[in-house]
Amino acid sequence: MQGYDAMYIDGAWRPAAATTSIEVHNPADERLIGSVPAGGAKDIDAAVGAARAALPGWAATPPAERAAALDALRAVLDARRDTVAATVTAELGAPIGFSVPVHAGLPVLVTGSYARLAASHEFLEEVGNSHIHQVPIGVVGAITPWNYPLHQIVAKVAPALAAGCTIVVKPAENTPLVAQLFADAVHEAGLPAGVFNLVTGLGPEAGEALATHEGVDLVSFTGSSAVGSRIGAAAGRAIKPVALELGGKSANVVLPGADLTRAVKVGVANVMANSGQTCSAWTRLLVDAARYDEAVEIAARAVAEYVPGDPREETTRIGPVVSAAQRARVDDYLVGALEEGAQAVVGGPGEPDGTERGHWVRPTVLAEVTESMTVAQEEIFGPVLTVLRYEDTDDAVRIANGTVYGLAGAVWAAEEDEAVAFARRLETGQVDINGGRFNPLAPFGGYKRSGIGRELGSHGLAEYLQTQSLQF
Ligand code: TXE
Repeated sequence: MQGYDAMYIDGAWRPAAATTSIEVHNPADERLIGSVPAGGAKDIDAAVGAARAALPGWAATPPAERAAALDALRAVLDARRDTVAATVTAELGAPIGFSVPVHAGLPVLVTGSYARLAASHEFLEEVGNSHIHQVPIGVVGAITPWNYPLHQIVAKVAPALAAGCTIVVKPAENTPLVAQLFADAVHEAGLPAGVFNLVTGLGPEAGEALATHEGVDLVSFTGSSAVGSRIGAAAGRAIKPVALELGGKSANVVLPGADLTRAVKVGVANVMANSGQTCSAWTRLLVDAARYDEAVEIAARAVAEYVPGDPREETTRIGPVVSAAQRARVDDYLVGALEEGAQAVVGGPGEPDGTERGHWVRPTVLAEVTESMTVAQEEIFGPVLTVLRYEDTDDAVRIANGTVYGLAGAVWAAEEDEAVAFARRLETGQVDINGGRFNPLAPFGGYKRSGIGRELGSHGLAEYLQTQSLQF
């Protein structure tokens, strides 16, 4: 059994005010693997108090020293990759071959990038007769989801600390164990007490208390659009800035002349990763009518290779989804898609063979999907690829932009210039050109209902800063 029966507040593990706890189960076999306290308003109050008390000291710490502290944190996270990966595999169900490089590796990369940015960022700018100081926004309340449980925490904590803010994190109730490991890493890295605080708990209790706490200056939330909208409304009432990273329904557009096989195979890998529980996943494959059937065939063959298996095995390419609720949600979308006229060429509703326990869904390709179908509009958050056809380039742009979301996307073309010209017409926060490569310094965030604000790089840092200008 893993998990502290305590909250990390003011530099130490302290008894929770809350007396109830949250059980953590392994989604692959439903085994009980840990337990953490289900915090409430009192715990949040204590954590926000500690963050407030630590703020003046941390904000006044020279950026070079903040950078050194972040680099120490990076080193601890680097040394603990194996423990982090095993924990994420146990509580989320991600295959270990994905957990090691991504769930454990990405946070090391991002923490390192903010250590460098803290050191190099110009916190004072001279413009004409003005000195413009960039100052920390204050105490941050961060509410994070379970899909990339450590990355989502680090993508808020690292820029906040680089900026000179202090922070209280309320991690997702499904994946609190890796959040507790992170608190240990912060402790070992020697960050001053109160700069980082962790309160585990449920959304409507601990999450709501943090999102509406008077002592919080900025709420940064990643999760569902429904909760994001609620948090945004509360921030609006309190006239507080808010950063929201919400859902997506990203398009993977294969232009005529592009390498179809490569585009479809990379697209399938993108959607199957993490069992499809990725907000930026390219869940809509858009192919010109002439090559539609061929694309469906390639996708079907590629998805058939994702055989669900034990996430602890190195050879496993796809694990379960995170919870029974998530499994039911994905299944409902699949049933609905067939009713609306889509065809499951691989997978479909129901459980994969040989899975008695655990939250398993069948990796699925849905063909004959049209833009108005529910599965072409709403985020499924499971290993489900929809394939849509377009008539010409304008039609492809229209379909790609035809959802309420605008988080990510991909474009494939024979010539890079053609892909870039197409990408510039997309209403979406980031686009991968002919495959792309992850860049931890590139801003990540959405247009439209995918959210407000950006994470990563200097744009991510800016979310945690406000300005004061002095005129001479
Ligand atoms: O998210 P929730 P859920 C999407 C995805 C998924 C769906 C539901 O489509 O199927 O959301 O997932 C906290 N006040 N994404 O139900 O509830 C909660 O405790 C304050 C996309 O798990 O939004 C957790 O810490 N906080 C997404 C966090 O919000 C509240 C990642 C996210 O949980 C709260 C996850 C409240 N009233 C899901 N209610 C992405 N953008 O990557 C809940 N929370």
